Amino acid sequence: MGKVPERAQWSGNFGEWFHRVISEVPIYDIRYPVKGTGVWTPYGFKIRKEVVEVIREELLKRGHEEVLFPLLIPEYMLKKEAEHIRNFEEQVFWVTHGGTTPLDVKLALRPTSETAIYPMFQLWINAYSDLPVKIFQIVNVFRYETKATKPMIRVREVSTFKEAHTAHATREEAEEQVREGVEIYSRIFDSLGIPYVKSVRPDWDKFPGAEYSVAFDTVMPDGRVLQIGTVHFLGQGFSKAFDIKYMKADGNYEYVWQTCYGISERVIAALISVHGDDHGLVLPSRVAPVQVVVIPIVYKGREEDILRTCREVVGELEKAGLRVKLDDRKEETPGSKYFTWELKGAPVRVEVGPRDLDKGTAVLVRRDSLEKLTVERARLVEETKTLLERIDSDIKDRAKRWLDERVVRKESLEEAKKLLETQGGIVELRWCGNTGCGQDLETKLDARVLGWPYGDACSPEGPCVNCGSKANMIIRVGRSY
Ligand code: A5A
Ligand code: ZN
Repeated sequence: MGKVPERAQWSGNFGEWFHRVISEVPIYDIRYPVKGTGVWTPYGFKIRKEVVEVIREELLKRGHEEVLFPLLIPEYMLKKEAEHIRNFEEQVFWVTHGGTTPLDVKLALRPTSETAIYPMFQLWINAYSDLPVKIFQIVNVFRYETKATKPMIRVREVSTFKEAHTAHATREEAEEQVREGVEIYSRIFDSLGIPYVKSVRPDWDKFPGAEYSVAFDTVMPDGRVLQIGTVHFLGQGFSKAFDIKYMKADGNYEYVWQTCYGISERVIAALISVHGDDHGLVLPSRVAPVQVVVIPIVYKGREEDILRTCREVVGELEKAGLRVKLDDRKEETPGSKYFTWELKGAPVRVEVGPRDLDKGTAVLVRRDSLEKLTVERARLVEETKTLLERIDSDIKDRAKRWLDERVVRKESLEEAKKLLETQGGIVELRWCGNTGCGQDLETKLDARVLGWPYGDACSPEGPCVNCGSKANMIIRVGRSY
């Protein structure tokens, strides 16, 4: 299908670009006067809704059922699993009063819902036949983040938190569920065209209460790493703390084995960032609120004919199941409409002008490369659908290629540091596996150990790049959000 076209343009400072795009499209208004919160605008909400739908579909397809738990968690429940609360304690928002009356039991705003959900698992699960349980909810959670907050990326009210929670009879089944969770997330990111690497986080950075955590990381245009989703193997830590057990065939009881996995609006921040360019958003068609915008190129004396044709075009495209918008605003020039819809990231623009009427054609412009294509009016629907598919696959390939170039193997700390300081991204290094050495390496590189490759652990030849003892594995390192 030829080579993948480049971004129309990319320049300047990523942070400024991101702020400009989310506020000018607009997607997300950060002027709400509570730190770490934001407002989804109508257009932003539509993108969010499509992304949520992708997530929901993939989970439902794999036998997960949707539920809704309360936002408030009593203090004694939140504190049941020691490791969990030790790590979340500093991040919890508390409700302490009802009106002016102090509450007997303080209530936490959920920072995540293990401690809300698992007491109910304890009531629901009694027999082998009650297993497995696979549920999810899409809710807001609150975390009093102390690092600098960033719109959508690090917020204190996570407004789009999808969390799945599962319980199983055996360790093997739960580990199999981790693999399924990873596969589901891969499919979600694939359908959004977001490239990623999967790493098993080091012990010191796993989810509080988990045995191990698998994380999906992507690289943002400024070279910094963003964790866009995590799948955790919880073992029996929570089931023992919450007394969740089932009776086995021999009459003995066994604690269930658990997993959980989460994704947030960070995915939407990644979606915006990995595809966008100097003109604004570039959206994959699956989540674009407007997939095709039709713009009449009106010409004196032929206004009526052109508008009528445009309406016919809209009707045909809608009949084919596409989300279409006719931009027939009279007070705007075609040029200013192009500007608007490029900013908003509509994947395809259709232009119909007087020459098209005469020749029985229409012009298609693809948002990603801004290339123009003249097509026969009679084949417009077919050509548009083909073009949408091509754009989706091209922007996905382009983003993947960009990430691939930013996951680089290095042989020494000096080289790693130089790379992190110039292009950023992810560096792969030989490592001994020792926690002290890993943390020392983080300090020296001013970066985070992201973990080792999930599913393809390799034992490299040679010494650990930091301490010189025998290396046991390859680890990934990056400067992260
Ligand atoms: N219960 C498990 C699933 C959990 O809470 N895991 S987690 O803490 O890793 O969060 C899941 C995902 O939510 C993270 O991978 C990250 O992508 C996102 N996330 C976490 N804190 C966030 C914050 N303050 N703002 C935006 N996204 C956040
Ligand atoms: Zn070492």
